[in-house]
Amino acid sequence: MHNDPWYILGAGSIGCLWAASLCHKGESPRLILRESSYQQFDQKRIPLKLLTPEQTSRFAVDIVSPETIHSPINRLIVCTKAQDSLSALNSVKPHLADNCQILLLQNGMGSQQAIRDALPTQAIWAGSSTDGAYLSAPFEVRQAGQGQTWIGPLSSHQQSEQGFYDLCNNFRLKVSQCDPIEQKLWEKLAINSCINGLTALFDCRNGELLDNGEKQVWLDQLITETSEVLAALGMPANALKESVYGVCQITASNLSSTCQDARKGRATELSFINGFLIQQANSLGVTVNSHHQLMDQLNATGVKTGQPATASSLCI
Ligand code: KPL
Repeated sequence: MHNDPWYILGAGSIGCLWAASLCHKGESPRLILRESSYQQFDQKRIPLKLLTPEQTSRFAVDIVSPETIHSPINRLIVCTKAQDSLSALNSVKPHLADNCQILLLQNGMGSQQAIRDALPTQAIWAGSSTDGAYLSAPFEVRQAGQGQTWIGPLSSHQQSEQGFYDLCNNFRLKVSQCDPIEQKLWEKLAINSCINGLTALFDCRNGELLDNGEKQVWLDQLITETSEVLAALGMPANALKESVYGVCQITASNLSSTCQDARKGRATELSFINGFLIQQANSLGVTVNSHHQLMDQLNATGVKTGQPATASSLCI
């Protein structure tokens, strides 16, 4: 099992960051590309570049497509966008070993639970990460600073499995285990639900939300409502304002992932962030008018917020 190769689904910034980090650890991960992307490469071992403020590292990584996988997948990391993760996973489903360990690294919530429900016999883990990375070219990933990733099983029966413990040591990414993982997923979702959609609406950088004006009034309303949802779930809610303001300050010059998607006309992950929050608020009887208004205004301006997550995918 320990010698089985890691497979990584999705070659965006997070997929490339994890592939490079596994190479750095001495592993030989395989990047799974969509058939159409895979066909564009003559060489099936591609150069992968990782740039950090300190150094540039180069690795060679094997690429595969769902059609060209010939051995069972025992360890898989899913790095696609939330809205693509279930269909991406379905494309490799015939290759998953019976006891395949799957780590999901999507933003927001809802997609992980949908996958857990669709693959009840697999060991599904989820992760929540503050690593910031972007692709400056295909297979050329830039990592701004050292973030923190929390990983943990999504279902209790998985604890006896090998899990992803070997990622918690001697790994260039800072990975820690957290069980249950749901609270970490909620903590990040809560912050993203206040920042991401708003930066897309105002087409601004994270730090510009603290403008002592219209944007900050919106931000404070979103924080208040999100705190009420957290409190109704029995989670710590008092420090949310401090956390959100802190992220806006530390990432002041960043364009949020949602603002970047909106600028490029791509589908955003908002239905798994604010959409999920709104669904949960509805079932808890908490009013979240500002979140509704935000989603309505984003839809009206043509930002692709996605379909609301379905009720069946929302139960944790
Ligand atoms: O996670 C982020 C994102 O952009 O998705 C934040 C924390 C808002 C940083 O930009």
